Amino acid sequence: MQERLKELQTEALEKISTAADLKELNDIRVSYLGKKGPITEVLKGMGKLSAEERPKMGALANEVRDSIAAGIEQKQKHHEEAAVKQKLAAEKIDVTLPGRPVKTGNHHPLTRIIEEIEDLFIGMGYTVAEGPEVEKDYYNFEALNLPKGHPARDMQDSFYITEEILLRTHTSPVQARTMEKHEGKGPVKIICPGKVYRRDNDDATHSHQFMQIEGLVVDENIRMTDLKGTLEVFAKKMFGDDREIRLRPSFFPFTEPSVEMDISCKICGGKGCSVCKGTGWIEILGAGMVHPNVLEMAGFDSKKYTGFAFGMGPERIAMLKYGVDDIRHFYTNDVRFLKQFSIHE
Ligand code: FA5
Repeated sequence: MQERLKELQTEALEKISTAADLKELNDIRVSYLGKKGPITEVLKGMGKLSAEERPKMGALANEVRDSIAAGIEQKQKHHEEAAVKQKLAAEKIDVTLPGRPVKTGNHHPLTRIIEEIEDLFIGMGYTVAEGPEVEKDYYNFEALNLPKGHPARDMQDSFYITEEILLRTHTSPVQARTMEKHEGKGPVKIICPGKVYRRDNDDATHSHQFMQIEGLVVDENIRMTDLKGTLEVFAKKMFGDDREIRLRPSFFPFTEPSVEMDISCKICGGKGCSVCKGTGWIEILGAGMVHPNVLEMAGFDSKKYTGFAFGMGPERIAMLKYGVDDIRHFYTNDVRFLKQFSIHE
């Protein structure tokens, strides 16, 4: 019996040493240490042994069992470590490889111009206001001294949704809305950037959808010279001291007196080209002193308060600043055009 146990021990340890994987080890465990295994089988014959030999044989059987179990455990550890090493090797990352370049986007040139203009006016104490693009006829026209049937409504061909609702044709309705919110109390000092829509035919300087930035100042003692000074500061900061500016008398029903401001054309240097339609000048904004009727309709006492307002076209400003010869470039989104304004390359 002793010999048989020793034999089984040698046989099992040999098998353990050559076991190729965890499954094979488990099979060895079941076959040698299981209830139906050869060791249990040998031990069944213990009854035939003398009382003296029995505990010795029992101790030997335990020793054999323990050595086989320890052998399996050791080999199992070895296989597990090898498996981890193999996995780590397979998943190894070469941290020295260069990363994939990330393509960075860019602000659209119009966004850049609008942010630049906003910063300039915020620096002069203005706040930024907003209003709806789908607007009531009342705010787009009536509150701006343009009652129904007024001939000057034709100056801004409109997209109507219903008889009372339209796509705003300018950002001036934000003037009326803001003044109304102030309930007759000044000062008001806002700029309002946003999209506007007109039934204009698209050409080099006209688009049916374009941007405007409205400005409005209402307070006691606001004069035409304040407007002129503000526009001059704006034009010099935006275009540089070398560009020429001119104010022309004009007409808007919501301002009196009214002016339009032109800047000398950058494309032709003032000689005349297709962009400036041969005049050497490009109109960039309309402005004037807020009409007393507009102040009164919005709840301001026109004897106490005066104000100025202006409305400019950022596309025209961007064209002049960057020398762009067609407004449609801003809306066709040709990446070759847009890339020229990249600050990353
Ligand atoms: C107005 O829209 C007035 N609301 C501006 C104003 C505000 C005057 C406050 C007085 C007081 P006008 O239609 O001229 O005015 O347009 C203003 C500017 O928008 C123009 O100077 C021009 O720069 C730009 N603009 C007008 N029509 C178009 C168009 N179809 N495409 C691109 N830009 C345009």
